[in-house]
Amino acid sequence: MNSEHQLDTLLGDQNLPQAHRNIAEKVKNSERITFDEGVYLYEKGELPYLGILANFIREKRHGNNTYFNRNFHIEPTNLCVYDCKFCSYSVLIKEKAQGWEYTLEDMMNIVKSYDGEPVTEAHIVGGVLPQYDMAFYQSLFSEIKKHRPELHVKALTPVEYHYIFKKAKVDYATGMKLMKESGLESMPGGGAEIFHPEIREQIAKDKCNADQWLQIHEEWHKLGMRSNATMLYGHIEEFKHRIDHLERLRNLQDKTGGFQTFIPLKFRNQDNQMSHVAESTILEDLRNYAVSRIYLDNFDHIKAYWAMISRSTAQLSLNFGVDDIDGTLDDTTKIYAMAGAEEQHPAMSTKELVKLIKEVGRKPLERDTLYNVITDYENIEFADDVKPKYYALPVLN
Ligand code: V47
Ligand code: SF4
Repeated sequence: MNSEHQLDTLLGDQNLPQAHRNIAEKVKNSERITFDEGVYLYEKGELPYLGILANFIREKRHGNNTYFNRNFHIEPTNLCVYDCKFCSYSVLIKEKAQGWEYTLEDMMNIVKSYDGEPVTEAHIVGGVLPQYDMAFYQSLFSEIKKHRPELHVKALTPVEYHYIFKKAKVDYATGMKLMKESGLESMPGGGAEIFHPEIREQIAKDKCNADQWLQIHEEWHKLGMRSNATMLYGHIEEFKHRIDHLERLRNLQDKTGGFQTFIPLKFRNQDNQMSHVAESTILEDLRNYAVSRIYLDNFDHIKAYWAMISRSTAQLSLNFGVDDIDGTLDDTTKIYAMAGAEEQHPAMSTKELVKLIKEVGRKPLERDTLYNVITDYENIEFADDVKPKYYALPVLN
């Protein structure tokens, strides 16, 4: 049964509660749902109901298409001046011996180690330290572009930009323009956490606030550039805080259209200051993907980050609104492994990624960062003896 037929069958059920029906009708007619309806979905929406709605939207936008890319991560440091309670990096500043601080040369050596490999994106994000200032990142971006012009530089978040611009005494608009001129091509979605101050002040109080995060993305979008957005969920926030978060993103997207992808990030509780907080269930993770897909009617893509939710949940998520499962990861990101994710050395070959998508009846498409299709793998079979090629998935801020 296709997703449209499933939605019609749902609407044909005489026992469907009226509030469920009103939202389902809105989804069928591509109408936007309200804040209160969003909260209602989180409170009352059963998984199968949410799945039908989210999958209808997913398939209307993308059919069976499921995107991934080939990337690697550079995490300049795992030390940080901030003290986010959920972050397994932040505890390390007291125990510097366990930390790393890459030089520009170290990072260029990482980039060069991928020479000749078919990666299309370097995802750069890590802790915040004073020596990684604006001039440092300008040099890094321009060195990377000089070395490998076709490699897309997706780097840093408003957390770093707010910090380095303040230090350099430049405003956001000027700062982002200078970053673009140095070679920055897009911004990952990190650092968003939960925007609402009731929660943000408890878990991430000193870094950029919600308005600053949104302003930096807005300035970036004004330059004609694209970025992603995330939400760290499943800890001390309530459903209304999640919808507030989605509402702020939806509003900015109405204004700029610059966001490409929304990535819900499941809170993982190992080795951080919130280890006493239980993690969300897989059922809640799937409900959250679905509500995000339904609420963010102006976002093209919803991404599940397999390195943090496990491969099987990533597969399931493809029926709950998700159309992107990020990239091959070459064990280049540490933040989720350190926070207790199942994947302790996240790396998936293209062959494995394609298999994972095909196993659940979807169509694997390798994309570049801006969603141009590079290879359609639907009819490509990998020979058994092909040595798997790695590729990497990201993390941080
Ligand atoms: O902002 C930190 C999160 C984020 C934990 O744009 C944690 O393509 C869960 O933004 N449990 C960074 N999450 C990761 C990120 C990202 C990942 C993949 C793709 C993209 C993209 C962006 O990681 C941080 C923070 O919200 N994080 N600690 C933790 N214990
Ligand atoms: Fe630093 Fe980012 Fe960790 Fe917060 S989440 S402590 S800003 S690395």
